[in-house]
Amino acid sequence: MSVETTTQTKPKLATPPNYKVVLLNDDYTPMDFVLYILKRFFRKSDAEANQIMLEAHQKGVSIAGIYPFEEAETKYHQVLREAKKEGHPLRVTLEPE
Ligand code: TYC
Repeated sequence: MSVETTTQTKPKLATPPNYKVVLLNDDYTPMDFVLYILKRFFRKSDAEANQIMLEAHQKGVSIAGIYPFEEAETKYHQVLREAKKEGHPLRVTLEPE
């Protein structure tokens, strides 16, 4: 009689990835508006907001923040809604970390 043994391994649940909210540069959105967005929705200090805004301005993209999906999605919509309300073409994207 043979005895079968199995090795029990604890199933590893993949942890959901966080998402980067990526700020994209454009030629029309005022720098002050980008700073306002970073401070209001991403809770950045003046210095942090300046750094993030300038990086997007100079390099084309910059990370506004990294959050669990639903939070990232909320911020994405908040930014687009505010930009639309003020008539600015500011764009952001979501990227898995
Ligand atoms: N490039 C814009 C300007 O010169 C400022 C800007 C910075 C816009 C960062 C978008 O994500 C951005 N007014």
